[in-house]
Amino acid sequence: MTVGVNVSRFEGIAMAPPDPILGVSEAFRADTNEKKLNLGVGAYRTEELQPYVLKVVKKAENLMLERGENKEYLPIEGLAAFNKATAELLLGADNPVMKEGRIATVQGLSGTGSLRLASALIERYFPGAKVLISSPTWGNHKNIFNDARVPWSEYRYYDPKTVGLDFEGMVADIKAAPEGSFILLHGCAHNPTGIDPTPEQWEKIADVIQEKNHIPFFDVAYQGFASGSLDQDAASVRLFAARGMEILVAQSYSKNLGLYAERIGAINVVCSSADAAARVKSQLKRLARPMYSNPPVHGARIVANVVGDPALFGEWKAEMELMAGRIKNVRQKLYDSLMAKDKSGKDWSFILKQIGMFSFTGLNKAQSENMTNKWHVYMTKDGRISLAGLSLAKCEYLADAIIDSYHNVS
Ligand code: KET
Repeated sequence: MTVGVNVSRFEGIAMAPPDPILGVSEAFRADTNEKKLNLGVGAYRTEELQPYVLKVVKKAENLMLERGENKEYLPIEGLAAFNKATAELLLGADNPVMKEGRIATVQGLSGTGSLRLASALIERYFPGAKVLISSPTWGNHKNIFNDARVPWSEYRYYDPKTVGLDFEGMVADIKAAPEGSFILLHGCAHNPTGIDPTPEQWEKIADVIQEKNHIPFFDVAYQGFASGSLDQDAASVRLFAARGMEILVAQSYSKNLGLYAERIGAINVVCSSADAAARVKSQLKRLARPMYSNPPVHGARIVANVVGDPALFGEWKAEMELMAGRIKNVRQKLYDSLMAKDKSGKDWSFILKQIGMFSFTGLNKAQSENMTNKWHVYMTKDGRISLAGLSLAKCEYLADAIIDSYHNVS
């Protein structure tokens, strides 16, 4: 016997809009034009525009198979060897924070899941506290804080006039925030702008945050991808830690180890005492248990093997330099192509000043839509392009598309 339902009980649920970043990949897959180019999501491709599994990851996976490791549940806080490795990678193994046991590290569902867990901690233990995010920022930050019911507002970051950092505006807005706010900072390779503060500016940012008793909250999704060096890219976080500040840091291994689909990352809370860190960790576990119970093991073992083995660690660094280097090469070629082809005299040198996976082109929504509709170049509507999805062979085509969109669409 079947019971017919004439009117769906889900009638009141409206269609959700596509995700501004991951929705771009869906649209790309549906396009049959052979010229199509996916510069939407920040995912590394080879010069042949194919996804890339790092050699060092394959080696680590082979090791795991040989050892015949089991599939038992991990503890709620994740794999101990991973948690140790990830905190050391962030702060440096000899950092006093580690020796003093002042850090609570919990394995998370990559960067996003780690940010979400930290948001739940803020919502529960700092009710009413505000998170300040940069304008602009990675699109998902707002969703994460909205869903966690954590109030947020923006601080000035990008200055379209200089296509650079609005440092004065940034500092003024952080200063003006209610005392004890959480200040979300991109550890390196700011997404989407590709513009980072200088070391001197980081010092000043730390000064105001300390003055106002704010809590810095770092999102580190690109360690190694900005400069090619893991240590250099962690300098901002280490500068704050060296001042004895309490900090939150979400980490992701999606980009730097190419483990996108393994969902491996961590949330770290640096506290002023080992005792506080132990209590914070216990509460992070308590928040994680009803959300997803415990994290997946595969990516955690890969990271623990790679970071924990000096030979594999060395190989990883070399491969990362290779990836970062390929992006720098297409960045240069794109700039050269734009300068050679664009006779208007426009200065495109901002592209060379930006760092990391992305370039923030300055194209507006209509111009970005022209890139996709006319040229089959898929990108986010804020004008961001992922250079990790570009090849040297496609730079001239992309330059043509950008010049047409910039000059012929208002
Ligand atoms: N933080 C930032 C700044 C970031 O760009 C991403 C991903 C993440 C966190 C989360 O990544 P995860 O895979 O959860 O560790 N950004 C790319 C992919 C995405 O939007 O999910 C992107 O901007 O294209």
